[in-house]
Formats: sequence, C-alpha cells, structure tokens
Amino acid sequence: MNSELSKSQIESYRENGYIIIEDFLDSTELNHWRERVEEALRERNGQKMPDKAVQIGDDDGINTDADYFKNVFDQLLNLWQTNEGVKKLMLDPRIGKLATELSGADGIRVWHDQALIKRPWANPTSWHLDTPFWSFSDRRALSIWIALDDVTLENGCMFFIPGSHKQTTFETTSIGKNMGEIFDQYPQFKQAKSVPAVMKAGSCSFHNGLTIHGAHANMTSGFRRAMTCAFMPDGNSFNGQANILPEEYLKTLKEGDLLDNDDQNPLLYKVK
Ligand SMILES: O=C(O)CCC(=O)C(=O)O
Ligand SMILES: [Fe+2]
Repeated sequence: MNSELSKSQIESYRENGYIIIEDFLDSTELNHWRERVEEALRERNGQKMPDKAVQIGDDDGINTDADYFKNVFDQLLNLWQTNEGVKKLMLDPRIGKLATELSGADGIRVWHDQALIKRPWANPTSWHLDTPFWSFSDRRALSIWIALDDVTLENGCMFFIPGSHKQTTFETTSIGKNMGEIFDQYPQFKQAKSVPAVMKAGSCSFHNGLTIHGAHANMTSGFRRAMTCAFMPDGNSFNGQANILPEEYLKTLKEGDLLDNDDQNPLLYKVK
C-alpha cells in the first residue's frame, strides 16, 4: 500500500479539495480487496445497511427520484460491520493516517464505508456535497474512493470542482436527477472548470466532503466498482441529523454529544 504522502501532496489536497494517489494498492492487494468486497456484497444480498431492512434501489428519502437513483449505482453501506475481511481492510491504520494527515485533524474515525457499483449503462452521479448529510459538521471531513476497476471517462469516473470546498457550506441540497442543481446554490462555480479523476484499478482518490463532485454515466457494458469510506475527524459532536446512525444509538444521543462510540465509529488513527 502506497501510504506515504509528500508535503506537496498534502498542500495540493488542501488547495484543491481532492487528490489522486496512483497505485495505492499493488496488484496482489487489489485482488484481495476485490475478493473481500465481492464476498461482503454477496453476503448482504442487496441489503443496503446492516441494521435496516432497506434493499438497494428502495427509496431512501434522501434522493428525490427513486427510479432514477437506483440506476445511478448500487450503494451498500458499512460492509465493515458485516464482513471480517472488509473490516480488516477498511480499519487499516495506514488509511487512517492518510486521512488524518490530509484532513489536518489529530485523529480520524470511520463515518461509514460504502461500495459504489455503477452497473453497465448506469446513470451519472449528480454534482453534490457529502458532509451536509452527515451527523456532524466539520469542514475537514473527507472520503477515500478506491478504484476496483479501471475508471475512465467512458465508464463513470468522478469529477471535482477544485477549490470549491473553501466556499461551500453545511446547508443541504438533494441529490436529484438534475446534474447541475447544486450550481444554483453556488452560482460562483457556474463557470468553473471541472477535473476528471481517471484512474487505474488500485489507485484511489481522497476528497473533502465539501468539495463539489459528481460522476459520469457508465457508457459501457462493464462494471465500475469502487470501495469508499467516509471519515469523521475525532472530537466531533452530534448535530441532530440521523444519517446512518442506528435507531438504538440515536435514542441515546442528544445534540452536542460527543460522537465517540468505538463500535459505530472506530478510531482509525490518533496523532500521539
Ligand atoms: O462513485 C460515484 O459515482 C460518486 C462517489 C461519491 O459521491 C463519493 O464517494 O462521495
Ligand atoms: Fe459524494
């Protein structure tokens, strides 16, 4: 695993709100990730979250058009909670260290992982932000996105609006059918130049949850598979939004409570 960051990579991430790390996994590691993720997906049999009976493609109340959205990607969350192999891979402190260093936090917790599988001919992913959906509000929150297949302009690579993370806010927008809806909320980026994140299988990107991003449609007959994980800087508190927190845990939380439950949000890395 290519888990060393140079100063200029960190600077570039902070400036642009995303970074691509080529050859993050070598070919042996990549095969292992593919096998573990495939196994975890088979076990889940379409169940989107470990603790809820929602199937992929069901209306989740976040996305405004279920029929359209189910053809954007298969989205399965918190595979680390249901598969030991994925847990080992996902809770790797080297990934935690990368996320900590890029974010500038003094420690990092898993918010949730998710497999994002664009099937052949899948719809595009509308431009959006991530952090406004989460149960904490931190401008440093970020995600890793690991390519399990070669990701191209043809099969649904992600795109970023560089620097947008410095100006966006925690105000929510829907992820609907209209690709560019978010630009009505942030008109200052209507003329911005987007950058595609084309990468080989085994490479990864990190993006700040406040960086405007989206993805192409899959214009091919092949799959575009990604394994991703969202991270919460350690020390954050509950902002009142349920997001993916289980009912039982939510019942115990009130706004302002520290989110330090190691079973739900394991601490991956802490600066000593
Ligand atoms: O994979 C995609 O199409 C979108 C991914 C994304 O939005 C994310 O990882 O935050
Ligand atoms: Fe996203």
